[in-house]
Amino acid sequence: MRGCKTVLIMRVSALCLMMNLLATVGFSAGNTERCVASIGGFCPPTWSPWGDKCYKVTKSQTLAWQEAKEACLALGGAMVVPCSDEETMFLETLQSQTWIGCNDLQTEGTWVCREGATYVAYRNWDKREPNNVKGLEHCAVIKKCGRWTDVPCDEQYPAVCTRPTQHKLHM
Ligand SMILES: [Ca+2]
Repeated sequence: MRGCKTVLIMRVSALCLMMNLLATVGFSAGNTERCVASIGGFCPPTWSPWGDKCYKVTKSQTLAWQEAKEACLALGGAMVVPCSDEETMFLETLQSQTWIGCNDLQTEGTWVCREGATYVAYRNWDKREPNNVKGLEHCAVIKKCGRWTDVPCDEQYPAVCTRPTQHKLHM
C-alpha cells in the first residue's frame, strides 16, 4: 500500500505543477475549480468538506450500484466521480473501496461518468481495466490505490456521496 501512495503523491505533484503553470499563463480549464482543494463553504452535519463539495459514505457497506446511486439521491447528493488525483486521495481517507458514478450500461465500452447532472472527463482506470470479464462488468468501483475497476453492477460496495457546499453569502 505504501508504494501505491507514493505513486499517487508523485502524480498529484505533477498535476499541481502543471496546474500552477496553467494558472501563471492565465489558463482556466473549465470545471477545474471543483476538482482541486480550495477554500470551501459549509457542509451539513455528518458530511465532510473538501474543496467546494461535501462528502458522506453510505451507511450500508453492501449496496449494488443502482442501490448506491439511489442511496446517495436519498441523502440529497449524488454518487461521487473523482475528477482529479487530489480528490482521489481525499476519498481514500473516507473509504478505500467505493462505487463511483460511472457505467457503460448503455453502450458497451463507452463509459459515462456522471456525478448528478455533471459529466466528468477524468479517468483513473487500473492497469488492464476496464476489461469487462465474461461480458458482465458494466459498473465502476474504486478498488485499490484509488484506481478504477469495472465489476458486475450487482456486486456489493458502499458509495461515497457528494453535494455542493453551501455558502453563507449569496450575491
Ligand atoms: Ca474488470
